[in-house]
Amino acid sequence: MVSGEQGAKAERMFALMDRFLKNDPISLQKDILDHVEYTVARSRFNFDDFEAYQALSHSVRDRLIERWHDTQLYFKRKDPKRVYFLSLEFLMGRSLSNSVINLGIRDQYADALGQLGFEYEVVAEQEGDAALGNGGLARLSACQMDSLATLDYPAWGYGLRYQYGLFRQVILDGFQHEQPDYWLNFGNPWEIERIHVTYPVKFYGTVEDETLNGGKYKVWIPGEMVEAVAYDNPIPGYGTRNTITLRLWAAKPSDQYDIESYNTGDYINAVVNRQKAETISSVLYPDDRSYQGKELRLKQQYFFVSASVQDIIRRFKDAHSNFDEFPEKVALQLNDTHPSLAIVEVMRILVDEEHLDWNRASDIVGKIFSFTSHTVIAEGLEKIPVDLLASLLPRHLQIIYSINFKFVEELKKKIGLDYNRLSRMSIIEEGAVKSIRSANLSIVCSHTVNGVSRVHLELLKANVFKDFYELWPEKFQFKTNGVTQRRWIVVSNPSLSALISKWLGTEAWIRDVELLTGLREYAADSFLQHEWKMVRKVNKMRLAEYIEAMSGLKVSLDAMFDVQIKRIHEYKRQLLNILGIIHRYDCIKNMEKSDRRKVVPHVCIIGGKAAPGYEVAKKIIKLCHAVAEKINNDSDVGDLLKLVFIPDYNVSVAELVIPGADLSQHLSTAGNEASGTGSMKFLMNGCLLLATEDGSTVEIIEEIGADNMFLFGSKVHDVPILREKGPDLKVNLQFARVVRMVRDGYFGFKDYFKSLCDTVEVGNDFYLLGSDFESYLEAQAAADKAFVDQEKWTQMSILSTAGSGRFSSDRTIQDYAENTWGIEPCPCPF
Ligand code: B1N
Repeated sequence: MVSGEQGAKAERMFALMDRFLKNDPISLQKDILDHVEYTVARSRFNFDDFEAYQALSHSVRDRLIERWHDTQLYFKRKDPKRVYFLSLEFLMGRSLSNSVINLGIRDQYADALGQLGFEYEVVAEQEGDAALGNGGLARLSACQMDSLATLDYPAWGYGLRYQYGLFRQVILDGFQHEQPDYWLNFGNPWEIERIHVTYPVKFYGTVEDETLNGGKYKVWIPGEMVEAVAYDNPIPGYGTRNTITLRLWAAKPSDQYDIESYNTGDYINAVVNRQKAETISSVLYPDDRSYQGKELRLKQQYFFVSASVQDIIRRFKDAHSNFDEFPEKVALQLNDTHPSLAIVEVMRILVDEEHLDWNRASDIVGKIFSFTSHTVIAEGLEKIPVDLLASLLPRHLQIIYSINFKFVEELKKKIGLDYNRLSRMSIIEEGAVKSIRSANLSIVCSHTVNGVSRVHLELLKANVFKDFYELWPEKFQFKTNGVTQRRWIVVSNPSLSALISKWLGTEAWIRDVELLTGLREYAADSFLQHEWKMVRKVNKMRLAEYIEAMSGLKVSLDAMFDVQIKRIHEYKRQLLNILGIIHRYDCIKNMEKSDRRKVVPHVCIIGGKAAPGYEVAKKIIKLCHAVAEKINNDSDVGDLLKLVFIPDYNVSVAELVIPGADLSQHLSTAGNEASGTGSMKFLMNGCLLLATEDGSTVEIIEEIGADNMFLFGSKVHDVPILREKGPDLKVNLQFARVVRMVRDGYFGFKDYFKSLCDTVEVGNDFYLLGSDFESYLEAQAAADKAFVDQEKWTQMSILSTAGSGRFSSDRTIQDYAENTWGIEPCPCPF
């Protein structure tokens, strides 16, 4: 109820507000200059591109905040069921261009800047990437946030505000070196610090019994307390006022606790110790396939999960008093098992703090959680050593034991005393190191388990989650990953975007991407083909300029730009690509000079980071440089073949490289890539794919048609058989020859590359490079042949974009919303 005095105050404030910031050129210019002067504290007569970026982004931020406030207020009023997306990683990249496009004011800003003597593109380039994640999983989270906002879903993202993002890759003499990414150095206009939104997060200590009003409860007396502070990142939707929140938590020392330590007299040490709290959110772990059982990682996981769960329960309790309504208002999505302790934290709060009885709490938990797996191999599944958990989160360990006890008792009733199966399905793994199996915990306590592509789900059902699938077949579903066309076409490829809109006669595809299929009918139209080629050429030019600026290498625009960019992993087989390049080089060298005219020139581009401790991956990077050194300086070869390694691959590099690629390679050994999302971005940009039938590629084939792609290699079901056969395999002579060249030191560093060569020797070739080599070369040859016929190639390129609609994260998110979370759009009115 608003009192008379409050009402009058509100009236006065309302009158003072110039309601809604204006977007005409003069208002925008004034706004930018005001921020130059008052926010950046530079003279409005003298500021550089970076300062212009700072001022511009603050001006955009103001507009975001308006919409964000309105959306949050509206959600609060409507109180719809919300989804909370928990992820340890978000790879947001840059925010400026994405924001102005989603707000629909890019051109206005470009004009305003132009009037002030600045070029929009140059200013936008000043922004650094927010790289709070490793690769596909983290970028997927970012794309999904964009779709959640655009589709008006009442959603929150929750994660960790690392001070150091994914390391920067620096190449010295062809070797990868890691440098810290202290990304907050120059401030971050895209976040809003909420100093009053904080929660205490407890660690260590003991659990005691307490009797209260005749009930017996557990009380956790912590040994350490850390404060979680919220940083809100507004995420604007496209073509809607809705702007949702990505809330990232930073760790700060807690004031509630330490009083004792200050009384010991050692003030300096007490302060220094206190400051250590901040290490929890200091650095992102740079591995994306192996768990390590490290205490800091576990602390990070619990820290962000505990703060998020407390926040979610607080929001619920603001409007409701009966926890039976919780599942009607809350859906919690676990992005892989990294946030799986959220399950235990909800149980702990409901039982220990809200004093619900166990069965009621467990019933609620079973209705709110859903879990998406991104893993294919058993070795990739997270395990938490019991000893570690016992010391760090003693109460949580007890709760897990109780969950497991009840689960195993139920299970025995269903499957009898099959001890092998019982022990495989148990949440606790007995072994040399007794551990908690995070995946088992997540499956047992979630109502739905999703895979990230159809093949991935098949693999989960057949292998790592087989026992669970047999028990609860209805729990298992898949939602094929998707990427957002806003960032991956509109932001990164504005000229293609304009061309698409022109031919479709509408911009509606930016929200409704299935409309891209409308391009199919013009795929053979020579006018479209001509314009399409021009756009692609300009993008290639941009990429060529970047390559030259970075490496000094001049590349020919007539060559096929043949790209493989992604994390470096043995299973992703960058080595297969490099060996293929060596083969190509060898062929050119051994050819009659007159035959060289027939060779399709290639600019091979490879980029990606290797996890700092992953030796084989680092050797692959070095090999790429060693081969490039040889080829690029060989006058016999000239423009027929160039190899470039693009250092420090990240989201903004991808935005530049993808639109300029003719061909992109996705070479994972079948059965190893859960989905793969890079291919979808290339597809949207009209790049042709050379790929194995793995992960989401299988579904891409259905949309694009195998004729419009270059497929090769063993299929998912062949791989185990081939591995079994192993040493009996007939050695492919061409393969043996190129490996031998590396082994013999043709590219130098003979001793260093020896162990790398060993990984692909017969009998040791786990990722089957040898057995797939022949078919790989055939696919390469097919791509070359197609490239010669530019008309045909352009048609295939148009058809690739036209068929990419199914791979939008809009489709994925809508499917999750309807079939997993049970939420509905809640569009904020103007
Ligand atoms: O998730 C992507 C998929 O498209 C990729 O195929 C898959 O490899 C990737 C531990 C991971 N799986 N697991 C991770 C990331 C970070 C980490 O600390 C594991 N990333 C994937 C999106 O579904």
